[in-house]
Amino acid sequence: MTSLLQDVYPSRQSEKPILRPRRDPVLWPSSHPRFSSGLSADQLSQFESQGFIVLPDLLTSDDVGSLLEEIARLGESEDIRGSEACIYEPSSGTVRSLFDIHRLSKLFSRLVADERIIIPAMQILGSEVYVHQSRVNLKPGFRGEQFYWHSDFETWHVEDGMPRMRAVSCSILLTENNPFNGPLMLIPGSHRTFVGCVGQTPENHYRHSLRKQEYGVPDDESLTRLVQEGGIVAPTGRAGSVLLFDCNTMHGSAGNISPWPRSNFFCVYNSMANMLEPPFGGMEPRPDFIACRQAAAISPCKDFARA
Ligand code: 6CS
Ligand code: FE
Repeated sequence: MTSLLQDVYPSRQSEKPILRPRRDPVLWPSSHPRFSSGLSADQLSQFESQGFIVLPDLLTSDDVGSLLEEIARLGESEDIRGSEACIYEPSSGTVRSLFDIHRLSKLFSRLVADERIIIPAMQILGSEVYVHQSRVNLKPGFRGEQFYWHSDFETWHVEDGMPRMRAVSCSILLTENNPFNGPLMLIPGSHRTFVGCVGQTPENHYRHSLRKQEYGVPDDESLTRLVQEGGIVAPTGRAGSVLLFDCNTMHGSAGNISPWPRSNFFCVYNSMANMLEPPFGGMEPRPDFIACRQAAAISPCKDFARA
């Protein structure tokens, strides 16, 4: 079943890549007091022009310590290690990602409601929000493999039916991200161009793409053009820092051949006004652990670790 909505961001439908201008605002301004606080005017303007913003040292080292302990506790569960939500690295078999962690853990369910991160998301999206997807990407020392360049929105539009660009990713650094352990790289300004990719989406694509994405990735020429316009930035920072990036900002990260893990938690906030439709690629919807289809607006809470 495909969406009845007009597909304004077609992808994986033609033999040649097609670059189109973004058809949605980056910021969704609202006069409602609930959606008009969090980031300063300068921070909002940087997010709008670059497609991302770094909030250094937003969480404390105690906050991060409690999150890492929780991840270690979850990792001891055979049920979790054997579930589809636990993704393993293709070559080493170490854990690559754990999805749906905000529904596996009370602590993470409180984290995604913590006002320090959800309020800026509500301000950017100008609405109530819910969690489309959460995950921890562990990227362990020596064994953490790459995440090739991609736009999250391209996948969420084609494979999950996300209609418009009204979602924001919040990445919380759980370990230091330094130049040597595979920090996230982003192309500033790339969020303003939608790269329609080539190729036909394979059946149950997520079973492969979450380990190594090969479809829905931009071609060399389109990437080169985006980099010529915007360059590449690899924000580094201490554990507890937060990176907010637009759903369409082109990003990726190299493999980690350093001894230091580069573990980040990701929470994707989608606007309640942008609920998932049937996938625009016409395939079956992806499972709920990757793309939540029972959306309920989240109310912000105070300090997650002490709630
Ligand atoms: O397919 C997805 O939803 C996941 N894939 C990548 C490479 N980034 C976003 C998300 O984790
Ligand atoms: Fe991504």
